Amino acid sequence: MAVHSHSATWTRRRFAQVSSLTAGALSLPGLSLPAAPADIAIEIAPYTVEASPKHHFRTVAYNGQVPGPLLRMRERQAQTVEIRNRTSDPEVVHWHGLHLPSEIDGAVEEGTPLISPGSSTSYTLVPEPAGFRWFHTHTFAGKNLTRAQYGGLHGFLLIEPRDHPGRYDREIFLGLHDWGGHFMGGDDGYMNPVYDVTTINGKMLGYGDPIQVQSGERVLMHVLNSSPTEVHWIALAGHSFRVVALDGNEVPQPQTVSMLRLAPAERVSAIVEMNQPGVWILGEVRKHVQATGMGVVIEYANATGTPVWTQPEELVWNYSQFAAAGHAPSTPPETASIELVFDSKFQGHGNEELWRINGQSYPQIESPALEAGRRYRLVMKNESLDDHPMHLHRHTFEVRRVDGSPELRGLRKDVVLVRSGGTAEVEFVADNPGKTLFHCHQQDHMDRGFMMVFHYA
Ligand SMILES: [Cu+2]
Repeated sequence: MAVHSHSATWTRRRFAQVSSLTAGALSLPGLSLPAAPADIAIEIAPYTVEASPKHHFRTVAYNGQVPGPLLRMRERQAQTVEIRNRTSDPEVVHWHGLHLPSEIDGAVEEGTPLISPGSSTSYTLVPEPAGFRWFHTHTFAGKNLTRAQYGGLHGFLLIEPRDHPGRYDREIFLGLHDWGGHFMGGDDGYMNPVYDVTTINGKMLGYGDPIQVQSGERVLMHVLNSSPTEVHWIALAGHSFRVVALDGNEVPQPQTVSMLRLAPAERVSAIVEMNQPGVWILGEVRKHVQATGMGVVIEYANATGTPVWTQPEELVWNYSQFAAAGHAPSTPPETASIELVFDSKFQGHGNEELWRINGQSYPQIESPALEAGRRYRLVMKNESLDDHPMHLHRHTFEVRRVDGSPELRGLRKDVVLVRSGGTAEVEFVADNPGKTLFHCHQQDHMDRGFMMVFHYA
């Protein structure tokens, strides 16, 4: 009978909801039931990252590891989450790429409460959409290069689709990060972080375990750039990447490329055919960055020798190649356009600049109203000297135009890099009422006002 075939799933979901909402009501006289453990338990506590025996960074981490634990969830299957803060600073966990209510999305600017030192919070979240997501802190760092995103407080989240395509043999998760360093004034007078060490999954090249592969394997690599501020370029010597998803969303036109470019907070999922037995380096394409540690050894079974790197001659990447082919219809006439111009303004002393959207900086900035159900196009123009990875919370957008490109279709993302002097246009449907943060994902830029909050009318 149909009832029986669904009962297991139903019971599990029902249990998750009941245990989180009405645990107290379940206790019976004379029988004390222990509180049901949450599906996901996250503890934030002090931790030391050992990038190499000579490079230690005192920071905080999720569950005593950097990156934090890999979480796997089923699309739309409710999860109970418990987060304990064992640090001396308030914390908040942002679920990046998910469509959650503002109260648990994980941004104070949207109204998510901070978790004070020594306390904990619990809630139920319904994970969607399916794809490669992540979770990370969303606090202020200022000039402290051990805080917030500088401290590497992040983890991978894979939301499994209901029907798994499975065109690969196994998955590998790779997180790129930058550590240490100091702020340095450039020729333009801006203060930028300059890092001492770069890592993949918390280790410098040569100090982590090699990734063991078998000849003939198809490996799905999920790459996350969790860098607080830096764009990274990644190649695997001897191999190419078949890019199948950007920011966890399948692309209309998978492409085979020789390298990946990831702006802060971006993800690329790519299939690598392991068909060149040997010992290879997967690493940052730019030599001076790879020299600070960003790389990992890929080792075929029974292969030996010094890891091989081949230096690409130029940096190549563009979003457009992954969009749908053919003539794209122009944007529907009922789409409302919101123009956003980015620039910066010096405060006048101490070389402190404020980042601005339409001449305003958070929190002294207008909060545009969205009408539920309506389609919007954000027309972004970057008049500053930096590139900016722009992130929209709680919604997925479609990249419709980058710089002078034709109209694009089917490229669903949650971060888009808007180049210095360039433009980007993205569209989304206002389908998730609540305060919605829109900001540059570079920690130093968001700390200096590069944020705005949309609200629903
Ligand atoms: Cu920025």
